[in-house]
Amino acid sequence: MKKTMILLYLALVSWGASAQTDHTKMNSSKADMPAMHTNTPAGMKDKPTTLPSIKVEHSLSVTAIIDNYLALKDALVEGNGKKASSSGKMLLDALEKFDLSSQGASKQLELKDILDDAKENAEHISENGGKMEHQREHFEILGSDIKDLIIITGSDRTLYQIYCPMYNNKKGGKWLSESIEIKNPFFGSKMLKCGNVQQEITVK
Ligand SMILES: [Cu+2]
Repeated sequence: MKKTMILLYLALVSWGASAQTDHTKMNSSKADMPAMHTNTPAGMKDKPTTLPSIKVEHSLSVTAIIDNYLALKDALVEGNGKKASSSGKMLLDALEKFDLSSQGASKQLELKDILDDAKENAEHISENGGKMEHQREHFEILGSDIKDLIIITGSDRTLYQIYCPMYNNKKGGKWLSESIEIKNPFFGSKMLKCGNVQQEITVK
């Protein structure tokens, strides 16, 4: 019992200490926001050396899906809701054309779930050209769908998962990019450089 109390006390003390650290960080980030959130300063093209990496099979089956996802991302970086809407529509078409039967039988059920979710998100994006914040909400979920998809199907190119800690009232949000250069699709020019590269998805 006594031991439990001591452990509990230690846990509380260390929790207090880390909460304190976070608080300090938050204050300083307010004073110097752009710099704090730039992990790849302009001109620095080197990858972080400790970047976690996953390897997927090589596959051309998702080329159109990735192309249109990236076009959608770029439209949101630009802050162009209309362009995002048309990219969303093209992404929806690409998702609908994906040939499930080309994939192994054991993968089809899971793939269907992922594709259905991705289609729903792409559809909302295509239908909400005038509501970019709504498009961005669906785009955030879409990033997970596309990542789940290529882990199963494979990819035709290297992609990077980038994380923005500021998105959604600091709950954070992720997207996929063909480059480690940070161009934030959740904030566009408001916070273009906010984000850090979390993971590399490379082709075997
Ligand atoms: Cu919606």
